[in-house]
Parts: sequence; structure tokens; C-alpha cells
Amino acid sequence: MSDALTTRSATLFADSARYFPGGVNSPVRAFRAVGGTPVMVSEAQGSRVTDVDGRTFVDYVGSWGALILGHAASDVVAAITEATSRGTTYGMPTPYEVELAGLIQDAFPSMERMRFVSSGTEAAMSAIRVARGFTGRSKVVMFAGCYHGHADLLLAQAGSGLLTLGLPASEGVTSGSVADTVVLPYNDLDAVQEAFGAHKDEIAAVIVEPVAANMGVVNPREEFLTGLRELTLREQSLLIFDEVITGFRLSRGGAQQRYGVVPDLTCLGKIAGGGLPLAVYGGRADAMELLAPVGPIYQAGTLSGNPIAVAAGTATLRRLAVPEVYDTLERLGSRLGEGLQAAARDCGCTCSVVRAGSMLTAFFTGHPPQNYADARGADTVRFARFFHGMLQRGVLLPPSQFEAWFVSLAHTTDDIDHTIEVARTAFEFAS
Ligand code: KE4
Repeated sequence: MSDALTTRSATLFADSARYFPGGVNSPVRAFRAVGGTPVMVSEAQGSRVTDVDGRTFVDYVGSWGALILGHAASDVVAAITEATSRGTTYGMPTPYEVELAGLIQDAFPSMERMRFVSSGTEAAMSAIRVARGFTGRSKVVMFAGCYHGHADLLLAQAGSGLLTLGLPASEGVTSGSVADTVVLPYNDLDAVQEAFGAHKDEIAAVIVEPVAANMGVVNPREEFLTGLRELTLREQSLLIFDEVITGFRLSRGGAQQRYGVVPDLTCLGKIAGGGLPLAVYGGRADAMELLAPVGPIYQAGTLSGNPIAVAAGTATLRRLAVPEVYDTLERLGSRLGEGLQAAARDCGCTCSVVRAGSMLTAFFTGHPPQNYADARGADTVRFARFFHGMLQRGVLLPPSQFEAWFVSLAHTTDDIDHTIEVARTAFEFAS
């Protein structure tokens, strides 16, 4: 394991645990899925993070996908600095939000109206509230293995039968909170069809990660997304694409551009805020105009549309408005994905690399997962050994088999080739 790497990290992490449960402000950072002491980051630049022990790593966490330009991108830092000199928050409308909204709507024309919030959780929970208010219905379909933040109604796991209502997936979430949540297998259109039959005229929305990334990267089967679109149109439910990860990642217009499927509502986050606390939900004007102060659906936020976060998002989206950037991301992503798969094959290691653009997951399983049950079959013990094999050699991966690696525009071909070489050794170590 990497404890030898983390002497000062270990000391500081022990200190952190005096304040924060598990020593972290978000569970996955605690390395519980891979063991060892977490990397305690002191700074980051470009494609690299540096820990408190002075160790530098090629970083594929990228703040969980937010930093598509890399760490401390100069134009983002300049925009934040300039915005801060004008004040940090006003609690009043600003022209800066209008400019960012224009950049977002140019990339996502389906977002006829939108609201800025401070997290992906807020975006998803608010989008569902709009869908419920717009349709007058209460039930929500989601998919096992997809994650839409930690709002109670979305911390649900599949009930006993496929069509039974959700069960709490967390202590503290009441059965009442998930009583209207139906959890189905990802990529299973028949199950969705049956759910609409079992809950006729009761389903307000279907929410989906159009390319799943929270069970590791799992691509939609052919016709899955178009099937969801057809079913929700026929049943007069709203289709919500949670593009908090895929938005501006898979293409400038996210998965809905890549797959040509237009949802009724979209959630964005991470990249849209340039790595600062900003997320977005929006879509059909006839639904979004039901929001206060225009209509009867309430949603609010003290720091919604915060000008510093807006500045970071604006600087980021301006950079992404240059079409060539997605050619670069595709080139780097495919080089990494193909190199990793070849390295695993050469080492005789059972590993399936699943990629979508500049994000990927190396599953320690024989076949690319199609859903959560498949993904859960991956060998997490061998992933943990692989993770530490990489960490010890200066490459930081997301510390879980069920997360995505993210390539940024700051990663170089040399970074990718170095990562592949290190992976050859780490695959051996994991075997
Ligand atoms: P936040 O509330 O964490 O800003 O966003 C929730 C969310 C919503 N939708 C999708 C598709 C997401 O991936 C997320 C959050 N992603 C995780 C990473 N898998 C955040 C990392 C963490 O929880 O620390």
C-alpha cells in the first residue's frame, strides 16, 4: 500500500479526522474502497496534483470531472481574480449570470430557461420538483448505479421486485422519502415499459445519466436513450438528463448532442462552474416558468449564480467553444483507453476498459458492464492493488472501481504514454 508515500499526509489526515467524519468532506475521498491513507493535496497545476509530502501525481480525478481545462487554468484563475476584485456575492441579479446563461443555452438549446444552483444535488432535486409540479404526478424513475446527488428521494435502491417502489439506500432516509422512487436496471427499456404500465399516469419523470459514470463508465445500449424519449413522450412524463458529468465533457452539447436525444430537463454542474460551486438545471420553458416568482414551484439559494463561480464557468465555457478542443480530448482519451486495454492484455490481466470521450473506467471484469449488477461483479480487490500500484508510481486515479477517470486539456501525450507504461507494472502488481 501507499502508506510510505503519505507520512505527512497520514499525520494531517489523522488531524482532519478530529473535525470531519472519516477525515473528509465527501466520503469517496477517504480511500475506504482502496485502503491506505488518502492523498492530502496541497496544490495543483495543469495535469498534476502535489500532496503535503511534496509528491506530485498525474491526476485523473480532476475534481471528479470538473477540471476539463486542468488545475489552475490561467484564464480561469484570471477571471476569478478579476471577478473577486468587484466583490464576491451580491444577492442580486448580475449581467455576468446572463452571459453564462447565453453560453450554456448556445451549447444546450433545449435549456430554454434555466436556474443556477450550487451543487449537482440541488440541480437534480429541483429538476424533479419542477417535473412533479408540471405533471401533477409524484413518481420518479431512476436507474440503479446512477447517482444524482444525495437528496433523500434519490438515495433509493431497487425494491424487492423490479416494479416495487424504492427502499432507502442510506440510514436517515425514510421509506416515505423514497416511496415514490422506482429504481430500474440501467439499459433495460422493457423494465421502463413495465414500470409505466404498473404506475400508469403516475410517473412525473425519468431521470438518467445518459452515459453513466457513477458505477464506472457504462455506455447506453443502442436505442436506450431514444427509447426513453419515446416512452416519456407517449406517457406524458418528463425526461431528465443528468449531465452533471457528461455536459461539456462528451461534447460541447453533452450526451444530448452526441446521441441526438433532446430531454425535457437537463442538469449540469462541474465543468459548467469551472470547478467552483455552480450547477444548473433547466429545459422546457413551459415547465421552468412554473418556478417562483413566476409560478407556484419554489426553489431558492443564497449563493445561486455566485459571481465568482459564474466567472470561472464563463472562462471555462469560452475555452470550450473552440471545436478543436473536443478533437484533442478524443485523441487523448482514445490513446489512454487503447493503451490501457493493450497493457492489460499484454499482462494477461482480466480488465475491460470502457470509454466515452475523455472519461473512462478500467473494470476488473471480463466484459464491459451493461448495468449496475454487471459493474458490481468487478474484482474490487484487484482494482485496489492496481490503484496503489499506480499511486506508488505517481499516477492518481479515482479511489474506487466505480468512478470515472477524467482526461483534461492539460494532459499531454507524454502524460498519457507515461500512464500506460506505469499501468503495465501496476497490472502485473494487481495480477
Ligand atoms: P454534487 O451535489 O456532488 O455537486 O453533484 C451530485 C451529482 C449529480 N449528478 C451526477 C451525474 C454526479 O456525478 C454527481 C456527483 N458526482 C460525484 C462523483 N461521482 C461527486 C464526487 C463526490 O461525491 O465526492
